[in-house]
Amino acid sequence: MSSEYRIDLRSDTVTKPTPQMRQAMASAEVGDDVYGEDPTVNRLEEKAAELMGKEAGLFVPSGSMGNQAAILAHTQRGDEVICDSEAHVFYYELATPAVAGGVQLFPVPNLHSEAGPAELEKAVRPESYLFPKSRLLCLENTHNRGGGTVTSLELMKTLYDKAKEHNLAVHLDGARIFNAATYLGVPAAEIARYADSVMFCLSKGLAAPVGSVLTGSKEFITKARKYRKLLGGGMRQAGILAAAGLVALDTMVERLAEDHANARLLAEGLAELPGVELDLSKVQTNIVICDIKKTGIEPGQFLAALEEKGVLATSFGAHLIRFTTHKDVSRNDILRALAVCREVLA
Ligand code: TLP
Repeated sequence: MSSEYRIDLRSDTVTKPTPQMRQAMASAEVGDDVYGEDPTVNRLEEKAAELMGKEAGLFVPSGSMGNQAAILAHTQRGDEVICDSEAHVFYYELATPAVAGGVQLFPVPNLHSEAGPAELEKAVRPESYLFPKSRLLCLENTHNRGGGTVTSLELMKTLYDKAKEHNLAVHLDGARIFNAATYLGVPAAEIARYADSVMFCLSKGLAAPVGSVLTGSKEFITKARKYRKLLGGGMRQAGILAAAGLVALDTMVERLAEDHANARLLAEGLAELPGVELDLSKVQTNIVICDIKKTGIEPGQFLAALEEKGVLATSFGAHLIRFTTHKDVSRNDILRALAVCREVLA
């Protein structure tokens, strides 16, 4: 193996487009999407909506923009949005609801667990001149900081029904909804039915270079389209990107099971290393989070030592390290990465 060869497990966002994607991009039919005239974007939006069982779709440059356009479209200034305290919308999206919408997030612990419905119930504000208006529930499936864990259909339904009891809209950050659907063995629409709007990413496990799609009712997408423009996401001949997204949906969903098997192989190997702690029951999709505190090695040092030997992973706070599998790492790469982890910890 050349010393240049890197096994990049930092994220599934690092995937390179396939030759079929590049071909589709080169020959994509395009138009000005801000005028609604890009036929390839329109095709992608229709297809995405159909896959999620929704009326309409909106192509956006990133998952973050999809989530934030959704939050802005669901809320008004002074509203509150309930989400998990480890949710991407809260943890990694730069307080956009506050910055762009005058909207406050109310993060609650363990929203995607059995305790979730009770946490949601506690978080909903009573009608009062003292309180912000609880307007929206944001869910995340798979849950990234939870370890790529999948929220069951039963729990999705319970959370959705409870939100509706309180007249909340429900948005699903389904950045990795196809990983969740693969794990559950159901079409993605079965998960999406427990949300009014769903954002999913083309540029993670599905390997498209750029892009996500927000889906929902026609009325909601009309509103969200305006917020996409406000956030700077009105793209022009974006069919070049959408073309890769269409290929991603056609060719990359079925193979996600391979990434899940590789994550399991990696997790089982890591769990055997001295001082490495991880909960194998949480390794359900393509993400593996382990705690290296008991190895006595600092995370920064651990990551640097791995990198030196051609393996990249990422720090996930405290002593946590995240490894993410994807189409550009093979089973052999995983075995090699495990051997490197073993060497570094020896
Ligand atoms: N997540 C990235 C980082 O931002 C952490 C990653 O490497 O996993 N929702 C979820 C659940 C996500 O994991 C991400 C990206 C997003 C939204 C945002 O997508 P982008 O990066 O396209 O804005």
